[in-house]
Amino acid sequence: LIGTNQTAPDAKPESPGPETKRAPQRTRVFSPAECVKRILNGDRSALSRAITLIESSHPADRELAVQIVESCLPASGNSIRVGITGVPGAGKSTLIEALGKFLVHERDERVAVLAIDPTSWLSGGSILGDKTRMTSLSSSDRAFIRPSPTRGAHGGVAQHTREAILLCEAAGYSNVLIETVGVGQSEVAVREMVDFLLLVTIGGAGDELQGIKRGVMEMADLVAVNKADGDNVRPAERAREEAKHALHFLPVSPSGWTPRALACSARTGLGIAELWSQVLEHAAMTKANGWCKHRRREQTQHWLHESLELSLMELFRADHAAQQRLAVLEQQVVKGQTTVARAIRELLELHAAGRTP
Ligand SMILES: Nc1nc2c(ncn2[C@@H]2O[C@H](COP(=O)(O)OP(=O)(O)OP(=O)(O)O)[C@@H](O)[C@H]2O)c(=O)[nH]1
Ligand SMILES: [Mg+2]
Repeated sequence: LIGTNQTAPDAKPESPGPETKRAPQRTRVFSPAECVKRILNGDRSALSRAITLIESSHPADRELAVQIVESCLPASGNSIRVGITGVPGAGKSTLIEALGKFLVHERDERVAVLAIDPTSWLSGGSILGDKTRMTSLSSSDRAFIRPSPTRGAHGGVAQHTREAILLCEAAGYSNVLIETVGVGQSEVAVREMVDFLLLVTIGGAGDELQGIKRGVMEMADLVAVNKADGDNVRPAERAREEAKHALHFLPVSPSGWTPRALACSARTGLGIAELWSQVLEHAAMTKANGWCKHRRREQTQHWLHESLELSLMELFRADHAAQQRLAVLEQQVVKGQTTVARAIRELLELHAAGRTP
């Protein structure tokens, strides 16, 4: 039963809805079927709890999570999935809050905010959790905000986010925004699970300084030069011109979409409506030309393969005999006493033999 072993550390980011006030979350206990029913009814505390199960490393929790995600699958897929990346401090969280408020208040829509934090499981940090609670957005009952998994979540953090997206969609969130810090592989991870990638930059700092690599520019559907306010309006405009110029020289995207650049301010709201209209234009175009469907299929296929690799590694790591032998073979390989190929063959044979009844 869900709730028995939860300490509900996830309860904070969501605003306390009327239900949460009636009964404290951690005392409520319900079955996976009940949880699914609640999620489909848009119950944020059930959604939050299901995501906690997804992130859990406990096999019993994982099993419940599998059942819940499976049952929610038919109701998923109906959202615009947007990834937001950029260097630390570019204003991603602030921009997400501004966008979220725009969606909730101006467009009367529902928005879920998730995060992939490649560093959280190393540092114990949490990009959405610690720095900003998105206080203003989280007070809306049409918004669901989930910080990145905290320390202790098992490997494959991106896999949790994929499952969380499906659950948010089943809960009726028609827009899913995913924040990731633009370091290393995280943009690639987020690109593999969204329809639209927004790169947030700032003016006045060269691309080199911002660590923007050509590869990231190539992945972006839109470059938003943020903080275009106060003294920064001109530098932001210049940076927008530069980004536009750089985008112009990139190869044409197979989606048919031409990436664009705009200046915006998460603080004043400048460019927020325009930014979203670009997302909508992209969504309409890629729906009409079949790209969105094609891309999502590719992404799901990729997800399957990635998960398979992770699962195989987990099995291998849990194999005591193979691990012990690995330690020995490692030394032999290092000393040049055996080859990597021979060591691998032996390890795989040992692992396979251990799994044969
Ligand atoms: N002037 C101005 N400041 C902004 C704007 N957007 C964000 N900021 C400020 O920039 C700082 C960083 O903003 P965050 O939203 O936390 O940036 P982030 O990209 O999410 O940062 P990380 O999560 O650490 O990667 C904060 O002090 C914000 O108040 C903006 O449009 N204008
Ligand atoms: Mg942030």
